[in-house]
Order: sequence, then structure tokens, then C-alpha cells
Amino acid sequence: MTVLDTPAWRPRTDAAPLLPDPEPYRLLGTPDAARLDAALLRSLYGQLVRGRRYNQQATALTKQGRLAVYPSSTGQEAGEIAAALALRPQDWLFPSYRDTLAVVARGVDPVEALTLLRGDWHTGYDPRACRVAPLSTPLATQLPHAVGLAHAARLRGDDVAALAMVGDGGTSEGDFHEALNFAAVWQAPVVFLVQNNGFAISVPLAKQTAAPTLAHKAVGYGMPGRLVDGNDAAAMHEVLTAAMDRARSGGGPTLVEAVTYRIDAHTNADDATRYREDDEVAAWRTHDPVTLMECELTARGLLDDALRTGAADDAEAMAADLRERMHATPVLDPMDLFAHVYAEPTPQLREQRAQLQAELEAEHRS
Ligand SMILES: Cc1ncc(C[n+]2csc(CCOP(=O)(O)OP(=O)(O)O)c2C)c(N)n1
Ligand SMILES: [Mg+2]
Repeated sequence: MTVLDTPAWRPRTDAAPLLPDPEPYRLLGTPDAARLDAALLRSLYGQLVRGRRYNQQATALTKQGRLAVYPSSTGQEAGEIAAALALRPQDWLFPSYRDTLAVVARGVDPVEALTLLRGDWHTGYDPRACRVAPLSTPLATQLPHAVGLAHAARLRGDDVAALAMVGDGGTSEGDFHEALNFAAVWQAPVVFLVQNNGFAISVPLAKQTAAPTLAHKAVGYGMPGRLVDGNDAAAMHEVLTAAMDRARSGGGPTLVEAVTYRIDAHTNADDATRYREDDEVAAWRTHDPVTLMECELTARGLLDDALRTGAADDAEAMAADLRERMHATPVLDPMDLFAHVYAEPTPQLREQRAQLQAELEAEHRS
């Protein structure tokens, strides 16, 4: 035997089929869109309009002092909606802090989805009941969790797959590397959706990575990378659905890079005019996910008054309900802060709990 005969010498897989398309994959406005089902396009349109309204309403709530912080996904609605629609009831979603909309599109109560961002409670919704992990503020930590859950499900023979969302900035985290490496080695039923919105707060993509695209990173782990127009809801829906089907059938993980743009500032606490040009924002406004869908529907003669008004009315009703319920002052017990942090509270937590209890009692007496 020579080294040439040992497993380490030769490439283990052919890299070519793993490589992403040279340009982001698009469907809307292309001849391929003709094969898209009219009912799917109408339904995506309704969801996009609702999603846009949700972002506007949540942002307004920050200005009214009803929400501490809101990382808006305005401009990224196509990815948010497509992620939720790619899941079956038994699958799991692992969102980042920007993905409240995906959580709502998955079926979580819009008020419960904002509980964390209001600073009321750890998560707000019951992750097990809706199969949505808590919105993750620490970058990329949700990714190894998604891989662990997907791998465990496979070992147990459960027909469950996971979809994990992360931003372009999150791809520089060690957790991103560890998650993708384990996922590929174990062939775990998980899909990674990177929403490349151009920025990590004020850091542009060019300072984040020297990779040709973020989708190329997949190849180094041995999984396919897909580069998609993240504002094209139909393309996102098709690619994510196919990637999830592949994961479920034992084909292993996929990394999907959605090329999109963060139209609003990082959060309501950020001033984006300090680090980016208005004409870049204006350019992306001409490639808006809602408008792209409207153009396709119009071209196919599908955008009638009933669809337009129905979508707008539904979005308005959701926003009105959100406004009303978010304006009710929540009844909170500060002691709840210590529940569900660890199964067994640490000595430090016990000490802090006792301290807060004493302070609350002193306040009550005075
Ligand atoms: C581990 C960790 N490091 C740093 C931060 C601070 N931080 C919060 S958001 C953010 C930028 C993330 O950008 P990106 O991943 O592109 O997501 P986006 O906000 O664009 O959706 C940073 C650095 C954090 N939350 N967690
Ligand atoms: Mg980003």
C-alpha cells in the first residue's frame, strides 16, 4: 500500500455539484415563472403584504414605548415567509433575533413572538408546542442547536427536519463552522439559511468575508451551497422546499444564501445613515420583494382588486390586533426572571433571586 491508496489522499467528494450558481437564482420576472402555480403566488403575495405590515407595526410600537427594541426584517420578508412555509408541522425552526416574522408566519401568536423584544420574558412562546426555538440574540448559537436536534431526531427515527436562520455576520462565528461541519459529517436533516442583507450592524459584507459568496462556504464542509435572490419569494420557496425535502430523505444538509438587503437600520436604536449611502438603499428599494411579486401577478393577470384588498385588509386586521394587545400593560412577576434559566438554579442565581425578593419586599413595606 502507498499513500495514494489511503483514504486521506484523494478528494472524498466531487466539489463541482456542491458549487452555487454563479448568479443568485431567480424565478419572478423570468420565463421560468410561467410554471409557478397561481394559488402559490397569490398566497405568497398575501403573506408578504402581511409581513411588511407586521414590520411596520412592530417598528411603530418601539416609538410608542411599547417595545424595547425591534430588528426589522423590512426588505427581507420573502426569506422570512419562505422559511416558515418550507416547514411541516413536525419540523423545527431555529430563528435569529431578526426572524420574528418567520416565527409569526410559522403560526406563533404575533404578541408572544415579541415578548422577548419587549423584555418581558425569556421566550414568550412555548418552543416545544410550536416547534420554534427561542429567537437567538447571541449570533449563530442557534445553529449547533439545530444540528443537534436534527441529528437526534434521525438517530431516534423521527421524521423531523430543522431549518436554521442566520445573518451574514453570523457566518464568521465559530458556532457557524462547528454546526456546518457536524451537520455534513453526520448528514443531519438540517438546512442553513443565511440571509445576506449586506451588513452586520455597520460592518459591510466586504469587511466580513473574502469568500466569493457565502454559499461557497458550503463546499468546504461537503454540502451543496445555493445562491438565491432573497427578495424573490417564489425562488426562495422553491429552493428551501427542495433543500428541506433533500434533508428529510437522507440527502444531508444544504447551505442556502439569500442575497437580500436590510432596508431599515439594524434596529430602532441604530442610525444607518452614518455608515451607508442613500442611493444603495434606493437601489434595493427598486428590487422590493412585495413589488417583485406584484409585477409577476400583474403580468399573469392575477392581481385583481379582490386579491389586493383582501391582502391589505388581512394585514390591517393583524396590525390592529397587535397594536391593541401590545398597548395593554403586561402583568409581570419579576421573580419569574429566575425560572427556566437552568433546570437546577446555580448558587449565583439563588443569591440574586433572594436579593431581588428582599428588595421587592422592602419596596412593598415603604
Ligand atoms: C456572539 C455575539 N457577538 C456579537 C453580538 C453583537 N451583535 C448583535 S447583532 C450583530 C450583527 C449581526 O449581523 P448579521 O449576522 O449579518 O445579522 P443581521 O443583523 O444583519 O440580521 C452583532 C455583531 C452578538 N449578539 N452575539
Ligand atoms: Mg446581516
